[in-house]
Amino acid sequence: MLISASSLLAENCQEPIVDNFDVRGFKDWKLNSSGGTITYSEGYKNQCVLINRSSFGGDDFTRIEKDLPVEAWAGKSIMIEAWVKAENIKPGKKVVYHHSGHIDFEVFNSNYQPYYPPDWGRYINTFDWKHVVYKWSIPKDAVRITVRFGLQGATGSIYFDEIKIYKCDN
Ligand SMILES: [Ca+2]
Repeated sequence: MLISASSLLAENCQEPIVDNFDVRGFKDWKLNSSGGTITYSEGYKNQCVLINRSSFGGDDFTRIEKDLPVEAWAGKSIMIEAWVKAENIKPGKKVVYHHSGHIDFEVFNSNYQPYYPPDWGRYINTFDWKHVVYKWSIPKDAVRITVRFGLQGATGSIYFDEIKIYKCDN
């Protein structure tokens, strides 16, 4: 669910994993791309990550990903806070199939069935920096948990900065 920043303090969450792309850059991320580019740009604060695609075929994607340790995160909630900016993002087919800029996670369960949050962050068209916060439950039987920020099945540019990933007990 998309929640307001003012409710953050009321959440039962631990100190977040923080990435502002100013010091560590992409070092802690997996760059997962079928075409497109992942570079630095002027951020909301100092530098940020810029993901761009000028073409796509089907579900082609360009994104940064981070795997979370399953033992610590399965059955918990994840809260993701970030600043996002978009330029001229044009979805390919259906936005509901991740054809847009996106913030989401991919979880595989013990049967290796993928699970995605139903209200993942979808970004199209052009907008200036905006603050977003999502909170989602992670299934107890997760065997792989990956958070993802990028473009899939779409062209355009998306910027991410000041990413915070919280583990919460509810
Ligand atoms: Ca920054």
